[in-house]
Amino acid sequence: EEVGPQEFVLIKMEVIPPFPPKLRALEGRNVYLAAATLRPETLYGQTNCWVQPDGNYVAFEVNDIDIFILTARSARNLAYQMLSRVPEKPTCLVELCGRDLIGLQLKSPLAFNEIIYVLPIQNILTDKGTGIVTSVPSDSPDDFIAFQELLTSPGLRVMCGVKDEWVLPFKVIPVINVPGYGNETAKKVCLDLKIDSPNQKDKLAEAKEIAYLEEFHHGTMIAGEFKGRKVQEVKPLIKDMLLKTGAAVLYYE
Ligand code: A2H
Repeated sequence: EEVGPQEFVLIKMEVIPPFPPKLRALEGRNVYLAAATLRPETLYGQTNCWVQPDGNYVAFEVNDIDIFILTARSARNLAYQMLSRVPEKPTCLVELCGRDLIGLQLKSPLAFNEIIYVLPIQNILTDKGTGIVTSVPSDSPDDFIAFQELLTSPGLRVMCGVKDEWVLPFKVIPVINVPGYGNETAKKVCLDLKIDSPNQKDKLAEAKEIAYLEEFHHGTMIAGEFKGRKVQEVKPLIKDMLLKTGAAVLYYE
């Protein structure tokens, strides 16, 4: 299926101080969770960030100031893509586990929510992208189902160590309209396919495909500076804007 390297947009989700004990050594630096996305045009609707609670992460030096938190594998790839303090050598200051990141406050590019929280989900793979995923429940079926499950299950929140205030104040934010699907395509596709749990992997893969194609070919922006324009047309413009303002970098694997 793969015909060449996959290009991701890595967005810099800034960790808001004060840092918890595990991140104390990073004080004074600009620390970001680096999330890999294929859908930069959806970023207005971010409600949270996902990490794999049992996954291993590193605090990697991009340069003298900036630190990216991501998997060791993706840190190594970045170092070979000329994005490391020491060329071709990933220098890492702290080793972390997903659980250390849960509950961190982030300020993320383009997000209408000024602050979003890091939440755990088992479905995040540590061998793809950076192991950090930004969550846009309006447009991603995976994000919608996972977010909905945390929102509606107090027991699950307790079990995962997730505080109510990290989830309950957040609502799905419409970003893209698709004729026949409305303003929350992910929700509509999940309803159509009768998906109500993150464990329905095959159906979620199908939902992801449908939502992606529908939005790319028939979607119109209903939020942000490109409101009223076609998704297909603004996708490269939003990507360029993120790269030019330094809010994102490109990442290949
Ligand atoms: B996408 P593909 Cl709104 N584990 O970003 C699980 N999922 C991961 C991941 C990992 N380690 N790394 C990246 N991803 C997600 C936005 C989005 C995404 C929307 C809609 C669809 C969508 C917000 N989440 O993805 O297997 C990231 O989520 C479906 C196309 O290469 C990334 O883009 O397709 C996408 O999966 C890349 O996975």
